[in-house]
Amino acid sequence: MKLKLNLLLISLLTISSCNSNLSEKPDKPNFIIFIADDISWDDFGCYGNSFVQTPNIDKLSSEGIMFSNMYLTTSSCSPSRNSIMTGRYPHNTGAPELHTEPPLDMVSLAQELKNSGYFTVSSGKFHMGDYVRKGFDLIHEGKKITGLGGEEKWVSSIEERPKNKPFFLWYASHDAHRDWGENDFSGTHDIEKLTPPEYLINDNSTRLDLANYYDEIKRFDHSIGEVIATLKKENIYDNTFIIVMADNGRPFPHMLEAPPPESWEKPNLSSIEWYARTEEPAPMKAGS
Ligand SMILES: [Ca+2]
Repeated sequence: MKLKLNLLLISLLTISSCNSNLSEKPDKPNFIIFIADDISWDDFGCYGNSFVQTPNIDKLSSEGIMFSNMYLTTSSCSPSRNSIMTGRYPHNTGAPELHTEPPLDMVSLAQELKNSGYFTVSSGKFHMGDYVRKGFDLIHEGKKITGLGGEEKWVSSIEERPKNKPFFLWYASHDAHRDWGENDFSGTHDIEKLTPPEYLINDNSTRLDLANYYDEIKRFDHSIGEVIATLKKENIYDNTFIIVMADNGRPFPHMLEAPPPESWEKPNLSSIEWYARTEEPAPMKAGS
């Protein structure tokens, strides 16, 4: 994950620095990071889960690049998010524990992009630290404003953006964090057709718990689909990097901060990321 983040940060900063004299031109690539809350990599259709319904993410992955060997620095919410935002391991952000914050002078990806002329937005769950606030032109936070899933301002932020700037959107969903809430997709996963992972008890309460979890993942996927439709409508889809990932794994026994033994050899059990870029040839074969 660290290597991956470094590559991402280096790529973004290189693009920014190479074009520093073009900061007001909108032909610089846009970036959107969709970061889910507590979703494991194998809870998406494109990674082989035949039960969950994630058609928009699956389509993105089929057109872009799917990573099968990337890692988070830690399976814990705010330390993971701060790692992503700074490119540092948790022990080097000053905030290695849950609900701690890096120092106010910590450099963030958002700040670097803002300095390079990007319009920067954080919309949804925040949970990083005040150091990153100055890196965003606009912050939507709190469920009264962003909705139960944190996704209500995602489309309008694109529609109402300054058109003369490229943008960086940190779209952080509350899905699929516990407690499960009623949403437009509640009950759309049939518990009778669900088989829990082998390290969970296969009974009705576990299957119902998983189904509710999948309903929230479906809302996350639906919201991504709405953003993609907006990008296409605004004719900026081809100039936008889209990254889909999660901060840590599913909130079930043996997961999250306590991954099951089989994941020790495959720690990407708690991570997911891919990006789609359609303007230039991808560095890897699409769908790989
Ligand atoms: Ca989390």
